[in-house]
Amino acid sequence: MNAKNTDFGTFAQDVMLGLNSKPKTLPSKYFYDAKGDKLFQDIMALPEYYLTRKEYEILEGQHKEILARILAQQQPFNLVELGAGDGLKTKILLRFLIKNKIQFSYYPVDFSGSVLEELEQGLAEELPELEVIPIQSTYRDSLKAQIWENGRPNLILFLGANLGNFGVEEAINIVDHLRVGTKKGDQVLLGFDLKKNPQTILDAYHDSQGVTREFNLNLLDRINRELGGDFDRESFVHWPSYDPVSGECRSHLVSKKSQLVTIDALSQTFEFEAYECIFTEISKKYSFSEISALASSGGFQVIENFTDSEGYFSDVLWEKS
Ligand code: AVI
Repeated sequence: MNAKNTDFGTFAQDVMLGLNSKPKTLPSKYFYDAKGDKLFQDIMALPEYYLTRKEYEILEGQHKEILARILAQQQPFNLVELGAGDGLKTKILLRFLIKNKIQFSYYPVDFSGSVLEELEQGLAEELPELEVIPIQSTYRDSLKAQIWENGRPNLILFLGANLGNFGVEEAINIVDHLRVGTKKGDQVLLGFDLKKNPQTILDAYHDSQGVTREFNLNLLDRINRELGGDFDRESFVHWPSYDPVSGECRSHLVSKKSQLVTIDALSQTFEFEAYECIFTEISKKYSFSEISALASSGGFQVIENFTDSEGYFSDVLWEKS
């Protein structure tokens, strides 16, 4: 994930809307300011947070098989990455393609201009032969605009379990944007965190060092910093819960007492009852049948599930029928 250049008005509006909702909510996209980005880097290195390591293992061990189908077309193609971030995992694919002198162009899409600049600079140093065309945009807008479309086959990467941070309806909507943004024969590689022992999942969002707690509380700090809020972070508890039926891991901030919180930029005071919750994030875990249903909803066929040795995570290759 990566820092979003948040528009002050949009942030204020979303906070206003979320804290006036019942139950109260705050959108998880606001986790990612400079401090949140750093905390997320720390999360990825936590022993309990298996997701990043598992996906790395898949790409490291199976990148040839993942790329075999697009390479079998024996023509130049476009590699598009939605939510490129630091490109750490993607570099496994990029290095392999460059080493094997494959003709392709890389289109990293990210909302943050600074993230794209850093990525472009890093790639220019490490892989100077690589053609990089950065796109500063949201997932959905980039799929509407499809500036990469030039008749070549496209392989679209949507890695890192990012789709899991959307609720069911929204995930279907994003897959629908993928449908509109691709042509027959185009491929999509999506990262899904799989349903597994509920305790393993819960531990990943309730780590023993309290980094995920800090990440969640940073939302309140950010409101204090940017919107003149007076949240007392110590009076909120970080509380993730996992429902093995829906596969939804949901994070909350629970108010330990009845309290008032004023946000200057909104000219509003919000009332919290004791133990009232703010819902902050969904991280959905999928079964293979749910993944297949999602693929079908967008007119995609599942080509192969590339899974790590423990069956924790899967990068799933879809093709547009
Ligand atoms: C970015 N995203 C896939 C992470 C996840 O696992 O849902 C964000 C995260 N939230 C808490 N820990 C990590």
